[in-house]
Amino acid sequence: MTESHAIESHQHETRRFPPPSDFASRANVTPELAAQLYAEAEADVEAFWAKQAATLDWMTPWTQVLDWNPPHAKWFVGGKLNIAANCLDRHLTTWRRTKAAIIWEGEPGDTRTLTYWELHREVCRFANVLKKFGIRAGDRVAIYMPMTPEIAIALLACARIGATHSVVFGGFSAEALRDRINDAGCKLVVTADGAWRRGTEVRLKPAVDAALEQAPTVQTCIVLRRTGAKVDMQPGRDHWWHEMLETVSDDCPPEALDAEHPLFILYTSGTTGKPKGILHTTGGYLTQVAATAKWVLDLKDDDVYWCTADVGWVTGHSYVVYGPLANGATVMMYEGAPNHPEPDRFWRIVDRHGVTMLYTAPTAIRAFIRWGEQWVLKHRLDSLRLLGTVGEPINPEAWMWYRQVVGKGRCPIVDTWWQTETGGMMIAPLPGATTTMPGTATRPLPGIGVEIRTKDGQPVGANEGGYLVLTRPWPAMLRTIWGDDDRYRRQYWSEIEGVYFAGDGARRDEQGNYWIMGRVDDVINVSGHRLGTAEIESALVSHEAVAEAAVVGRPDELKGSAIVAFVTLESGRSGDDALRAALREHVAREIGALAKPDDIRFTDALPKTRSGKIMRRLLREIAASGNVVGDVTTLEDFSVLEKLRADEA
Ligand code: 6R9
Repeated sequence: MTESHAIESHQHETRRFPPPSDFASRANVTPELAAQLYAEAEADVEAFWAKQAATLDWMTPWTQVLDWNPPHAKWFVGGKLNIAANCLDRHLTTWRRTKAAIIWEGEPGDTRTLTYWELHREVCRFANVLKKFGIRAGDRVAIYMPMTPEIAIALLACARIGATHSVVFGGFSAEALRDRINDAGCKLVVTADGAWRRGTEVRLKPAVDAALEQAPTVQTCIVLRRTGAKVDMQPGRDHWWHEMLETVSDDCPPEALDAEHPLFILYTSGTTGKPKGILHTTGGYLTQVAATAKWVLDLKDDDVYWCTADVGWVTGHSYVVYGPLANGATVMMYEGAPNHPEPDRFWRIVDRHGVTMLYTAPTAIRAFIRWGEQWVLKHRLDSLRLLGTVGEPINPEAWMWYRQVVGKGRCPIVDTWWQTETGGMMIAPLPGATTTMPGTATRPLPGIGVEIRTKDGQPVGANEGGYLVLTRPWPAMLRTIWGDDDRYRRQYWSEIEGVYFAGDGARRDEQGNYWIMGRVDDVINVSGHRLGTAEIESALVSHEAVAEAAVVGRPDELKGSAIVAFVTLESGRSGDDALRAALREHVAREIGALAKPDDIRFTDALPKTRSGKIMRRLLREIAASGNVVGDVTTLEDFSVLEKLRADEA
């Protein structure tokens, strides 16, 4: 691999955790089945995916498994199915009709449980409401809602009639909502008066009102009453959810939709430019999310499965709604903040509802560590049997903490690598079969082709860093960027010839485990050494005083880039020069002198996206010039930025 393209890895990890034998023997994927799945996928990958697709209910069988016309794929060509029927109707002919589909807890502590029967009925009724307002297959519907059961109902109602949903996270501004509505040309918006977050009301309807002033395609707005706040209802355009439900029947046969029918658009921000509308379709998407939920999350009928992601993110689409419900699982949903009224809210929920699986993000785990383990230890948590993470590289020390303090050393951890664009999990352990190590998502799932390449497309050797690419089409892959197929080709299929460019740096070890080093734009070039920020951050986080760290490069005449680390400390610790020196030494010991931060800045909080990813781009700008000029619409808490700027001045 050429010098300029190498990303060097300095992480050494030797802790290994084979699956506990009692877990392995009862897992959906036992070691024997895992070997068989991998062998089948290697022998004939199309036949392998066809076998997974065949576990769904199809209204018309497909005639061709894959039509691959790079970079465009069609899966299960000619087949027809309905996703809502697969997530709901087919369970009604079994004992699951009375099983809890959703157990929901609001932030104020109110709860609701919907059985599969009840959820099906609500979905049919809401689908009829959509039809009443003229929504037909192919029309786009924007969903801007709190985490209540109705957001799942809205998604499934769209899927039932073939309307393409575009969920916009409820924390986004009116402008962000307006741009997304206009880009997709939505005809209808589903929203709520507001939501509860940290004990206060986040108002949603006023943002919709502002957005709709400049959204000419929207004819109708349906408003769920959640907080009871007073809202302005525009006559003719705005209607209450509960009033509309009274006007329709609960009979709504599912549409037979083409396997390639557009199921949803979900906007994801690039580092530059306007957000990309990632388009996902029907048959391949459900095939992969249903299969991976079964294999990796090990969903069983007696589980209470909790993925803490908001439905506004892809994780919420694939692993709160579609994947688990296709498996007939019981899904836990929670409306509010993890630290309301106190930092043990998640653990209260686990004990209160007997949650068996927790799937959350590294950013949440680092927050729990910062709040202190006493909040976790107050609760039993003995119902838990499996833990998962997604969204960012997990620092090995955070992984160990999750395993010991939350999982009591008993629960396997599945670190799952995937993207909005991949639709479903791509690299992840099979918890009954794969030996895990802190910090690696382990191996590609059966049927998934992953390689590490140089920028010129050359393969690299074991433990050499490079660019993570996907070498063959997969069923849940994005089909295009809505309205901009050129950008789809450029962004994903032109960076490295012939393969999908994921935008992540990674290395593969001798055992075939993949270690994600972060986004490639998060790579720092120090004196000709390209270092992944994730490793330096993990080294910092492994120091007992550090809660969270974000590392960026600052242009430096001598070295190319200097390493600047923004660090938040464990509660009760204060940052001073002695600690700075200690942290620099610590990084030198963990990684090497080369990775020693030139500058360490202590801060109360790091700027994060609303989905919890650290916005290193902003920190880069602050490190370089003390100011931020780029787009900040995805920033969660603007005051963090103000503070960082003030510290700089
Ligand atoms: C599902 C989701 C995708 C980016 C991805 C990568 C990072 C996600 C990860 C991970 C290391 C993991 N990422 N999971 N990095 N280990 N287990 O998060 O989708 O919001 O589109 O983000 O997140 O950088 O490229 P999305």
